[in-house]
Amino acid sequence: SCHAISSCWLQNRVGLKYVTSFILAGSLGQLGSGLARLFRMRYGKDNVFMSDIRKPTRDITSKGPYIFADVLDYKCLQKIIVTHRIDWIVHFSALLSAVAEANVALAMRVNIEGTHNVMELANQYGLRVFIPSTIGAFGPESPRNPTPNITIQRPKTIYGVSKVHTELLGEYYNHKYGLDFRCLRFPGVLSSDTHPGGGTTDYAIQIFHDALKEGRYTCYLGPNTRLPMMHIDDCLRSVVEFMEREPESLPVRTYNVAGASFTPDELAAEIRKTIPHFEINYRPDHRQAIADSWPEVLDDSAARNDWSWRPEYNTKRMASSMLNDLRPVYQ
Ligand code: AKB
Repeated sequence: SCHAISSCWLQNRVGLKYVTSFILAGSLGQLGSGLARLFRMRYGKDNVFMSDIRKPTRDITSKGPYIFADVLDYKCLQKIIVTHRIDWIVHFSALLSAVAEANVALAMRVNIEGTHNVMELANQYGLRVFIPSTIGAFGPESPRNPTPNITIQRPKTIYGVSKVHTELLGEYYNHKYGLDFRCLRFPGVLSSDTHPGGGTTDYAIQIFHDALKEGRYTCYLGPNTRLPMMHIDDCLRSVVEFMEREPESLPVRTYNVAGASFTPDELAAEIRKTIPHFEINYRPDHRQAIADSWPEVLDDSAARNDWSWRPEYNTKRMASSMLNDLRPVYQ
């Protein structure tokens, strides 16, 4: 059998039989289309199935297979896995922190029931599984600066509760059945070509759009709210590097990964280096309480030690990259 993804990929290239195929569930969110692009370059475009419950734009469908997959529909997922001989499932479908608080019942279905279906089918059909977790899986009782890989996790949002459940369930299946479950706890992710849907860290993206469009931004978090963030390129690279590791080389299955931490005030100062007249106002809302219960700085030393994780973007580079990418949109 074929273990590392990279060796499967090499085997494909030299024409051997074994092909690794991936399904990315919930791939029309912030992370999915970027990961699909990266995967298709590495593992072949026909081996990477994007999926979601929404109708995609034509540019997405033209670059490789796209199928309907509802993670709440066990049979639908089962059929896809069997028909397309899926080996790996990347499960992105989830309601993010702020939106989930406004719709707890739906969040429990998508974030918890959806994960049950994925986990059970993966186990039944011998798939490997990647599911992202989040800084939201920590809570006010966790050490906040820095937050270690293994520590107290008592989140106060349904999003956080569902992600702790995912982490523990995946580790349980790994321990009990040998399921190859892998999980990274991401901070807020900064992307210029995709939008997050209803998170607490979204301000760090919107601020760039408003800075370029209006020269001003009203922030729903206070000036000194420090949160861990990372650039999408680092985030997607962390997924690939982590998934390509031999399973035996991973002593734990859930890792913190981080880029850099900043406050809205510090990010505004960074933006002013390029847009000197940029103004920021503060009008904290319900998301402030969520942010106040999350880590300020994520300790990713376990990922650095165990699989050589290194971020490439600090705050300055994240800001300049966002401004450069978005400037043409507003010119
Ligand atoms: C959110 O703010 O909900 C997400 C996250 C940090 O998981 N971006």
